[in-house]
Amino acid sequence: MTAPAGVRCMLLRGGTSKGGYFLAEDLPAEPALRDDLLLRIMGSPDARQIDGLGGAHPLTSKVAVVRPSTGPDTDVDYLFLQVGVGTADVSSRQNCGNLLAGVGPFAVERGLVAPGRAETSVRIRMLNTGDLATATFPTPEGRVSYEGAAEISGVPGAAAPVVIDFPPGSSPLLPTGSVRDTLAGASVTCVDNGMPTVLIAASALRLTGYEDPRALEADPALTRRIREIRLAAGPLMGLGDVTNATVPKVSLLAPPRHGGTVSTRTFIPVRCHTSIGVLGAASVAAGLRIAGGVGEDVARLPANGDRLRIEHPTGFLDIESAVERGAGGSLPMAGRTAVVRTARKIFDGTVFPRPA
Ligand code: NQM
Repeated sequence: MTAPAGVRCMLLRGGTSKGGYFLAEDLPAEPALRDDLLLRIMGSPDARQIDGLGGAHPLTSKVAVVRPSTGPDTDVDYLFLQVGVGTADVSSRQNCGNLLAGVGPFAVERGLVAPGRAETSVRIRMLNTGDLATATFPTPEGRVSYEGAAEISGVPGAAAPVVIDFPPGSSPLLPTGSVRDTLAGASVTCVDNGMPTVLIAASALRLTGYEDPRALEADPALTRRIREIRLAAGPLMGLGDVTNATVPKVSLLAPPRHGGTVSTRTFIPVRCHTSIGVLGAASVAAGLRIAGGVGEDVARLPANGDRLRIEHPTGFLDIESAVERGAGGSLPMAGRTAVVRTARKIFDGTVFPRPA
């Protein structure tokens, strides 16, 4: 038997996630062939991913596919793929703002974008949603540097900052057309500021909202309830049947305990996030700013400024988030959103997939 061919791959931590980054030209163009190859590279569908790169958790079973952009105002196109853990699924139905943090550095490392002398800004088109982002990071002497003093909760140590800016959104923040909906008997606010997310007060599920994520995932009555709410939200949010989808996420809200704006526990959507996704946080932040939403009763919005501090199980995520009122009573729209992440190259080389 001939050994399977190796595939060029860079492993990066992007924010609080980790994934394999590939140039599109290094993968099959046909999605079914590409996905089959990625399952074998990541070690799925084995739940331990023992024979591949994946880390046996959705946050470490991620892939970024990057190519020069075919868009008019962007440098690179980024397709995010969530590789199933314990299942043979590869999904492009959601975006990932954490892996997004590694896309700019990867694009410079692979020669898709020329670095600036001190820092580089890369304009990224996110193919999953069509949304845009600009990532700015240090490139002293024209090389990507991962060393720096920025710290983000959920990652030990410090690294170079990657500042990510999302321009004002072009679609309304409330995909159901309502500030509040009742889903499976629960009052919720459904928001999409880059990640479809259902907001619900933890108290409505008889929780404090400060529970350990592992305890929440291990509660069968709660996970059944979250699933009911999610399945009801799917069609109402324009997502159709979400039985096997990774969206919408469900974020439980509670009053902040550490001086922030709100405390969160976020189901993504089966496992409970150990922190919170970037775009998940962007959707929570925008939802808190919408008058009449379920966050109104729990959040402590700052008197001034756009910066909100979203508390999560391993710390907090600061995010600048503005919401613009729709003209003439129409639905609110996202204003600018910005966040600081870090990223780090872990290895660059050739990965050998499990044989087909
Ligand atoms: O919301 C996890 C993560 C994410 C997604 C998830 C993300 C985002 O933390 O932008 O980054 O919600 O599946 O990587």
